[in-house]
Amino acid sequence: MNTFILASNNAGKYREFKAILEPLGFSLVPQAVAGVDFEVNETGETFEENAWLKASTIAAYTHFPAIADDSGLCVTALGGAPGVHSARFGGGKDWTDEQKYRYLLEKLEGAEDRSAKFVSCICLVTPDGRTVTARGECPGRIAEEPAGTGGFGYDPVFIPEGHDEPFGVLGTDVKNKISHRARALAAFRAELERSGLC
Ligand code: ITT
Repeated sequence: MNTFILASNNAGKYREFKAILEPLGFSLVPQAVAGVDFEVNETGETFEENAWLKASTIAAYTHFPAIADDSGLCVTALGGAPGVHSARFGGGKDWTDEQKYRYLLEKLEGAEDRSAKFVSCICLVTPDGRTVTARGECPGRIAEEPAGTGGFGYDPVFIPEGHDEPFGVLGTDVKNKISHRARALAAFRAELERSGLC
């Protein structure tokens, strides 16, 4: 089982999944290419629940193994928000990434504690309902100002631990080694081997 449908409409996630999984011998088909013309309702309260909802819905619809990533940014001074609501932070899904990260910067004006972490939960579901899940986290802090154009989402304002610049400046090669998604995919690969599914 080396081909998965990627249960996502997020082009940034697709690029990162492809860059990390293809060299390992996996191929990915975006859900839109597989004929999925709807969005799965993310009604779960945790990253794990939402990743399973997306993967299981797409596996049932396409009859292919589907892999999903539910992810988000958890900011300490905001009590862990936006968390599972990161894609809908502020004005919702109609807002651009820039509007969302500028809203976050406004909310953190004057905050002393700017610590935060990115979380990614990955879930593979087969058409007969078997699942493999993994989680990865990337600790860091929120910058005072946005910088860079790399990546997507909150990357221009997230400075990973051990660095002085945000993912937006550090670029894809660095991000794909240390990000929440890279860590979740490394754990996922180990789980997949243990599961005997691959
Ligand atoms: P799919 O559900 O179709 O995969 P989505 O963008 O709605 O796409 P999520 O529900 O998992 O995905 O929301 C994750 C949001 O968290 C995403 O839209 C970004 O705003 C943010 N995010 C997640 N990973 C990120 C990363 O690596 N860099 C920057 N922002 C990220």
